[in-house]
Amino acid sequence: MTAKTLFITGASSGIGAATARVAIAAGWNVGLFARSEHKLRSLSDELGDRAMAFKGDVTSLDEQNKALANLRHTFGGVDAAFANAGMGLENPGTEGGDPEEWHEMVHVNILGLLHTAKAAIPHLRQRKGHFLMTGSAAGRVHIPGSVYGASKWFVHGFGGNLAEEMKEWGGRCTVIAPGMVNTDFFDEEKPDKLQPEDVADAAMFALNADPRNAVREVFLMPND
Ligand code: NJP
Repeated sequence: MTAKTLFITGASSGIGAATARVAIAAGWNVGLFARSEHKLRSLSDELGDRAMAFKGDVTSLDEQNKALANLRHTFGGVDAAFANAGMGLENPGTEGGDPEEWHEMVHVNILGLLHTAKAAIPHLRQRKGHFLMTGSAAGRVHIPGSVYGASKWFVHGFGGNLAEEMKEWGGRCTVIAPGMVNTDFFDEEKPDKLQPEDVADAAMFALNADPRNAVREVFLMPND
């Protein structure tokens, strides 16, 4: 059987890099998209010929269109896309928040996700493919004043709507919603929390489900 191909944004570290490793081990081809060229190169060297690195910013629709076209040209098609790139805020809350930071975060967490979907759907439609996005435990509960959490509420709302749209042609859409994960998202190590591999496994669970089974959300929490 021909290997399937997965496009991952935010692939230079954390959840995205872990998903790339797990997907390669499961026989997929992967397209790695992020801004840090050095980290992407080192990961694609580690993963071998079935990985391609694309330096780009999720706020650019054009850069994602080009990466996806390149991926399809090399591997023959794109079966799945994981919109995982995202950022948090240094200044929490609304009263204490920094509008400049909100501006950047909304561009990455909301518009970046929309651009990934806009760029990927035409490819996925050809293969009755699968779109995944990284939501959050913070997108399922109310956290006092959290603007980051609200950006993840958008992910969950949009994920359900996109699932309904993709269903019209047999596509599937999944929101992966983790609690705290031990990644570069935080300045200090979180050994007792979820590890990025746990979240990668959740993504693979949704991708590997029988086509009759649209896994709409996987919600995972650290058990500490
Ligand atoms: O963090 P990290 P995670 N254009 O910092 C990329 C969500 N989440 O794996 O561009 C393109 O290791 C950045 O790459 P680079 C979180 O909201 C986390 O934890 O090279 N890429 C890097 O690869 C996010 O949506 C937790 O700097 C951009 C990646 O994003 C997702 O998980 C809990 C970019 C961030 O990797 C992955 O974060 C939760 C841009 N403009 C949800 N800006 C948690 N860690 O606890 C950033 O519920 N990236």
